[in-house]
Amino acid sequence: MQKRFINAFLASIEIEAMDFYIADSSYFKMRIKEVYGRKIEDSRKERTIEIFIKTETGVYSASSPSGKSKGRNEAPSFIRDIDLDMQMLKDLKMDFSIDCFEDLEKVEKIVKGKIGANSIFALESAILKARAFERKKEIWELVNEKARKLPHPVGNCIGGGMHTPLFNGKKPDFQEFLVIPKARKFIDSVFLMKKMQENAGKSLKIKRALGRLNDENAWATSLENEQVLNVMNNERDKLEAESSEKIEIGIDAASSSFYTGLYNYKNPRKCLTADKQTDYMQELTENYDIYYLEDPMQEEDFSGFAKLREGVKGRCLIVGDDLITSNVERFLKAVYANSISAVILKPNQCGSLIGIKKIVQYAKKYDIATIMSHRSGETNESIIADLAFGFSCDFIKTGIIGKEREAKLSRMIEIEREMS
Ligand code: 2PG
Ligand code: MG
Repeated sequence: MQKRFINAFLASIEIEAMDFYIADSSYFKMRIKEVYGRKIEDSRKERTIEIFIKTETGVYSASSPSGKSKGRNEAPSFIRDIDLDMQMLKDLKMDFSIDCFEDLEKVEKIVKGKIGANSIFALESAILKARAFERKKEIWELVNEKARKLPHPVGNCIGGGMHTPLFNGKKPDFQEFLVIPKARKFIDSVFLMKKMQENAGKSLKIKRALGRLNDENAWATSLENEQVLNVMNNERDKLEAESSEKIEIGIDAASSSFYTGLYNYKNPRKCLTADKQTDYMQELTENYDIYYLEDPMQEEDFSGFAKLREGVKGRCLIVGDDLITSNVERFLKAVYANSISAVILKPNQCGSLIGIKKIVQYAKKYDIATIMSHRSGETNESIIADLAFGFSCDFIKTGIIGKEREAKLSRMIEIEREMS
């Protein structure tokens, strides 16, 4: 009797934790009559795809961003190229009806192997938009109508690595120097992010080290990695004092981009083994009060990540982006190896919103923080804000300025307004 009770109790916990997606069959279901794509330019002036779907109620569209510092294990963006994906889309037979988020599984079964991850993400986004419109709901409500938590924004202030041009022949090796304000209201955090980037720019200018804006509209600079961390730290301290809000700083090292068997730094020059790299990263978190550290080790080094995670003793989030590539199996491998305490979610890395949902569910179960993220080449699409809110993500990484980045921030502010 007692055993039966315990089993029933455990089963009910499982359902409560996993079943936060709403399916309501009292509404008419949606049929897709036609699908087609067109090429558009992303913020980097590179080609990406916008997809249109036609249903009984109208035409709906969504576009996909594209990455540059891509993980080796990402799903291909297009099956061969955009043209072939566009051709394949026209021939798709969507011979089923769609009601709720889970029905995206039917879509994924049909498109798997026929179109790439960028196209799948744009297609699934267009379907969610259409369904939300027909049900008179917000997109995030299709993910979870009980969602209430706003994420904290993660913004790219100063850049280096693959996203950034040289300034006076130099740039930092780390790809992103990030600010993470934790104001009670999202809109206030956005204001603080903008202020931080403005102040960081002024500080770089005084040092005669201010370059142009890079791919993600972060400042290019000739400063060395640790000199940039000094600027970030000083500006953060000043802004924290001024605003009385908690403001954290972070790095996306994107370390696979300077790993060639050893970690090859250029600014300043040095060459580190994996062991020395973990020591160095840990030292940085301590010396510069770093709260967020993305891809500190190269994308196959699950044990190096784990060593670092143990070393920082919970003081700093160890974030997997290229390590995980939004892939459920790699995420579970990282959980098993204790490699990460936070995970980046980029729907076009895996080409499956169902896959993203699974990672979110496991992340909540294993107490791993979630970060819904933009790509370096972005469009005006804002759906990641709805996804971040619907999935109750802890953070949303979007960049700070530029219309493509601000589209996501504005949508999140709109959601915050609707909820208050
Ligand atoms: C990253 C992203 C976004 P990309 O590494 O986190 O900043 O870059 O889209 O080029 O992979
Ligand atoms: Mg990254």
